[in-house]
Amino acid sequence: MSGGPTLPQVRRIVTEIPGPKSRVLLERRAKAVSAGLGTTMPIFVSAAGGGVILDVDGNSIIDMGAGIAVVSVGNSADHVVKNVQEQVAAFTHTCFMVAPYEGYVEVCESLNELTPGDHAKKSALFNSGAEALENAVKIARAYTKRDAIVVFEHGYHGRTNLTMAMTAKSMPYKHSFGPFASEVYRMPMAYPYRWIGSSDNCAEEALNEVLQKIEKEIGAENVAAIIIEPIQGEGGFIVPPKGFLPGLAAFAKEHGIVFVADEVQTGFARTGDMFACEDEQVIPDLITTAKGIAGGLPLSGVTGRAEIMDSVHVGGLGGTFGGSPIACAAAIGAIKTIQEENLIGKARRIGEIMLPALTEMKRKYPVIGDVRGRGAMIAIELVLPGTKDPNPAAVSAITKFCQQEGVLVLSAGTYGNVLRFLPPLVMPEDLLLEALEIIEKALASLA
Ligand code: PLZ
Repeated sequence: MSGGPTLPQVRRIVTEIPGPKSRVLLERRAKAVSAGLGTTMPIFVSAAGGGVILDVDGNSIIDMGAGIAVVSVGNSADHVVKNVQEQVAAFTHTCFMVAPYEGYVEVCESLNELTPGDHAKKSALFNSGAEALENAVKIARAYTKRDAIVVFEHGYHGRTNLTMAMTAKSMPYKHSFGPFASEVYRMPMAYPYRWIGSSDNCAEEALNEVLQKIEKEIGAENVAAIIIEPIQGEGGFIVPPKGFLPGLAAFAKEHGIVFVADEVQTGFARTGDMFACEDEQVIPDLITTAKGIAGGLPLSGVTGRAEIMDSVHVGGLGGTFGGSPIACAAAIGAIKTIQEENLIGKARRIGEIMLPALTEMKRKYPVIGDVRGRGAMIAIELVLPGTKDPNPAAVSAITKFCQQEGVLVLSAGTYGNVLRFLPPLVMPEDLLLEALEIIEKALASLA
């Protein structure tokens, strides 16, 4: 079965979900695969492309998750497929540290060019988002010769030991997996919907609190890096109010702290800018990327000021597979697709469609406490009507309803009460509208 952009762009449910073939595979899975891995949607995939996922039973499902913000260019996008096929046929692996190849250099050149700021930049490539974050910490520590790392409540940075320490939420990411790495300090997050006091003062009050805590509890002179997602992803698409990120960046600059934007989820056109920190003209010292960079192949990067990136001793960075030639070929194809198909514009358009539609639903359905996000990174936070008490049960009910109707949606949030939408940026508009209709039906079904 071949997928890609030519796969029929329709929602079509031909069996119950999961269908009989998926059920057989689910049984095999249960016997063979560790129970430690969860499943959002109980289907098995046979092909995907554009805005749909086809399952082994012939159901065609609207994909509002893009593999957690990865296939922004769509599954099996033409340039990605062509570049990967050519690369696989030429050579599959030499290890960049052993015998280098052009694709790696070309991806670094693109990252240096596309990331915010016109200062001299350099990059290094890895396999996963977590690995990029680990390396950003290594680089910031080597450069500053300091230990402390500042992260934020509701933040998510990965599942390795150091990044578990940096990730806020215990269950399921950290529970029973400690002890965790030291010298990681978590600061309050500017979360307007849940700010104690007026959300109008959230940016200023949160910033004051964070800066005071850094000064008093860590000492600014001991901090190697402040690391933050410009819009928090797994934490529930928390958009910091204007001024918070620039304030942190200015404080970092003043105290010789490396300011790191974790753009693993927000990067590569997702929020309607190439990188989310462009929204407030914040120029990070380092930026971590992954997910949307390579059209579905595993690749991540750290990009930043040349003097910081070069402060590590020769041989201090690397890994067997980091910047695999196949993943680099895919990234070159994905970046070309983002530019040729104006996916920044498409992400903005997705936001322009979704935000008003969901805001209108908020008016009708008091279970929606907040609608937020930017571009194609949009979420609703669900509460018990009339309160701000988290309502994770409503998220489960809506997710199940949508699945039965052939729409894949993802949850998020520290309290598990956020429904998030991360469609491929190539999602056809009629499918997006159809997904919104199903979401509204699901909300109506709760009443
Ligand atoms: N930083 C901002 O969003 C990954 C995690 C899914 P990896 N988010 C999806 C899950 O449950 O494991 C993420 C992120 C931000 C870092 C990461 C980590 O990226 O490629 O999953 O390691």
